[in-house]
Amino acid sequence: MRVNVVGDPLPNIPWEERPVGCQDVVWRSARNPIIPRDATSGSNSIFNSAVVPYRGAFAGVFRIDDKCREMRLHAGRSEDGVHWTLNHERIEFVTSDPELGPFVYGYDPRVVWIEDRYYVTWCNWFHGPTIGVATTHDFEAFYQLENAFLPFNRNGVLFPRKISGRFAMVSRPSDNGHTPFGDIFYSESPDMRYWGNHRYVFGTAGGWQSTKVGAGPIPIETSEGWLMIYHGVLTSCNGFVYSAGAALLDLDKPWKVIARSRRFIMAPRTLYENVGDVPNVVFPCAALCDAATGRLAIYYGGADTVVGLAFSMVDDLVDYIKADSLV
Ligand code: BMA
Repeated sequence: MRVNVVGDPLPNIPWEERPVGCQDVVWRSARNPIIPRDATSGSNSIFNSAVVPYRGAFAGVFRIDDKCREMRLHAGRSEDGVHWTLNHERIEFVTSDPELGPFVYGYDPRVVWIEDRYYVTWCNWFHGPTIGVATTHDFEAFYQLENAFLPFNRNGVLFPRKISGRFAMVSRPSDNGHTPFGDIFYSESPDMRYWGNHRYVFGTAGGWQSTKVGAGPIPIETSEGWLMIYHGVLTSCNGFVYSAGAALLDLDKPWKVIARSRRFIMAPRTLYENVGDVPNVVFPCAALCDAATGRLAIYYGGADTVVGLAFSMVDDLVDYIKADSLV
């Protein structure tokens, strides 16, 4: 490996070799979509979801839009990261402060282990969309903390360790609708309650990322900087098109961009990405990385309908970003 990854060896993450003849930096699982829209009896669609290693296997928080088209979060477990058992009941967040509730909607979760517990962030209704935060140890009880920010905000993604002694998060200030703009900002907190030291990371650029950008999976710490996969949106004559790109951020000052892909790493092009409740969407929310090999398993939503799995190698992704960087 040319690039060193900081993290645990995870030899059991899902993995498929790059298909013979494939030139792409990211390739899709032959088993896609790994979670169909009707994997639970109550679901209209299951997509933009987050998974983590858990007790030698895997656990996650899944976006399930139900048959009333309400946006809910459900916990799930898997032995192999491909076949999932999803709870039919939604997560009921525990909070001692009634003013944090009621739960109205939750979507686009991310999950990360920091120090001694798992943290979940998601787009949470609080008089509009903002960043909800909760903790869990067992993916059974989830304890809700203060929302990180005021509305309107989405795509709150925590870093997997403290930076300069503080929790760190990127987020994307937005509006109350489908947000025709959006840049990525960085914030820090001493206690996961009060957030400040806000810094600008990056905004839109050309083509596939010309309307808005937002962080995707939890950033991966490497010897080349934080590897951050993100989504970028283009406005076509037929609506938004969601693709994915990647950037390298400074390890100590993550608002400083070392390199950023001019080309997408993945754009909607299969039937389950081009056709669904919202066509032309790939929306990554999680990535498992085997630090020993640099293998990456990326979980993403397809067309706001199903969960897909894709693969890459950290070395290849870093080379790809640096070979044609915007900065
Ligand atoms: C965004 C979010 C995502 C969704 C995307 C495409 O604003 O709502 O959950 O995947 O739009 O519809």
